[in-house]
Amino acid sequence: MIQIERVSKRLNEVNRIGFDAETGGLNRFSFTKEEQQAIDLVTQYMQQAGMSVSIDAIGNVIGQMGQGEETIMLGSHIDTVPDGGRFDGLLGVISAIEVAQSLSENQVAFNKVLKVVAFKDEEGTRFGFGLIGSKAMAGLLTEEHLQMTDADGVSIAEAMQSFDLSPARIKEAEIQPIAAYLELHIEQGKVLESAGLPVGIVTGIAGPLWLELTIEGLREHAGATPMDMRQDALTGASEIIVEIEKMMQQHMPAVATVGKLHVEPNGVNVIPGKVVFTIDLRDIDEQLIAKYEQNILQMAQTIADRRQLKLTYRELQRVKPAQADPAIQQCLAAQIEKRDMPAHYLVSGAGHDAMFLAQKAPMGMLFVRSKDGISHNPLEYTSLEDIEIATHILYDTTVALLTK
Ligand code: HGY
Ligand code: MN
Ligand code: MN
Repeated sequence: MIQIERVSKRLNEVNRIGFDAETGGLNRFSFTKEEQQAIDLVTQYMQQAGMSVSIDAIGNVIGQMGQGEETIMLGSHIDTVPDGGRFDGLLGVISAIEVAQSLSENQVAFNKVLKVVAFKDEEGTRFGFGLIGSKAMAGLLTEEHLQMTDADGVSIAEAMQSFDLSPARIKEAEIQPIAAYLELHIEQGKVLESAGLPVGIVTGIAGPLWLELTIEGLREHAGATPMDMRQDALTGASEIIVEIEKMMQQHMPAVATVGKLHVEPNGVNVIPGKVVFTIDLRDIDEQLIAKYEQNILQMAQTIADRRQLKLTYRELQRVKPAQADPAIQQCLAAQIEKRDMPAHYLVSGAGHDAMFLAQKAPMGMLFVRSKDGISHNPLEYTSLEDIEIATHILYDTTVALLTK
């Protein structure tokens, strides 16, 4: 019913864009020429699938086919983390287009609208917070968000304008509630591999809270300043960062990660005067996230006070955890069990566009196995055999949703 060779060919074609031969990683960031090249290819594929294609006010790429009162939406993203993998996001878009094209080729009749979306900037690599396209579709992106800037000081608003998108019109990207949203994504963890299963059903998605902490001390001479007379921003930040790890090891399965750190002036013989670093804090329970956030900030303030350092912080993003719709979970389970496989349920630690679409539709996610659970890494891998199984299940579930 689906053509796995076509899926493989399209994955390889798009993954030639932004490919770094040195690292083996992919670099496709929002509002760049690499992303535009990928958008051009995805647009072609959607058209080949028999879809009409439009770009909404924030830059989401939307393929559409069928008529009717209700809309079923499939989607994911085509942007990457720095030196990212070949499957994160892109697999969900290519497999969704394959479902649409197979429905056309198999002449499946349905009286609903089917949409396939490649969401803008899910990863947040360039501007410091992500899920921009799905946030806009949920009606939660504001013009204030568009003032966030990249490392070169370019704001989202300016980047939009360079791609003929008007920041003043982002509210037009909001959609009315739809009948269902379904996303296929690599698991990015080790659960399915440990269970020896190719696919799993997502029950809920942990919500990421991203904070940026700034520690300011006193920039001084590395040679002339005694060890007991320093206000060293980097050793202060380091103590806080190690303490975050210790604290959150007591609260698993919650997770906290310091992924970005900037030191000023970053000189061998200068005591760092300023350090800026990010915290990515996640749990499936919103109250627990707020509690851990308070605990971390209190600890950081205590350490900063003791070291005569100044602590300031800002929130980069706070996304509600999302629950998957039970009926869609059941529908996925039926298609999986039809293939004599057990329905395996799991929570997603990774964030997805589905979190925001859950505010506009009953949401479902299908995970496909990640080799060694590796992701956000050039070594990210999912076998074509698993992709074929997952795409068939996505197809069957979509048919069930379109024809019920
Ligand atoms: O950060 C995430 O969980 C996703 O990869 N954007
Ligand atoms: Mn990702
Ligand atoms: Mn992703």
